[in-house]
Amino acid sequence: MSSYRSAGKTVKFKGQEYVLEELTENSFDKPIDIALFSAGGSTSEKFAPIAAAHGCIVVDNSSAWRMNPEVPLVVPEVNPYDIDWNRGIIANPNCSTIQAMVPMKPLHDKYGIKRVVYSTYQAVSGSGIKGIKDLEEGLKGNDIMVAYPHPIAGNCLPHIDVFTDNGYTKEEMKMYNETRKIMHSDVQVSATCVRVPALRSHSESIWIETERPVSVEEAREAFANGEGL
Ligand code: L14
Repeated sequence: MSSYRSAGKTVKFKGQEYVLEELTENSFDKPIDIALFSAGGSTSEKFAPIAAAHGCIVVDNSSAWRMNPEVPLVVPEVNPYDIDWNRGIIANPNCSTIQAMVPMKPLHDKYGIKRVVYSTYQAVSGSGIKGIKDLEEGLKGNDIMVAYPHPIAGNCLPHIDVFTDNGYTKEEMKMYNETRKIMHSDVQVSATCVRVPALRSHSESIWIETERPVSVEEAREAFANGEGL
């Protein structure tokens, strides 16, 4: 299903063409087992409860439901057991949190993580087509600023999403809150999220402090046995 704008267009999946239907309040009248939502917060806020009320399980990629106490926030390799208490909506974390949790899990299980400092290097694809355009045009010397408050070509911008009252950006606070929810722990977290002039693929560095001492060899061994690594 799609927005009004894309309705009628076709998409190919496993060699078959499908016509996009506009998402409406009646879309879930027919039986649908699982719906993957990735259309932004306001669409999820409105339509996920409608889908859930019709017995459909929603896996939501937006930030709308992640911190709702009635919604599990799940990374399959890390806390699959949280799926059990879902009431129709299951959230997945922010792109920078999700990829951090997978290597942190085996270290946490064995050595106990008590503090995390994240530094992210986030590609323009995270801002959608507007971000990609800003970079591509900027590389041609045309510094348009549609997606960002400054030219992204040749610059690193420590400003993703909006600034919050405490001085951290919303993106940084997502990493703080989501990490603690997924780990079921009051681990100390600080994040610095930076937009970099790369087209695709978010990267990050993760500095952690553990409860128990861990050597480089032991950390490597934990990673080697980690789920999904
Ligand atoms: O919270 O790189 O899902 O701008 C989606 C866009 C996270 C940041 C989310 C980006 C956001 C991402």
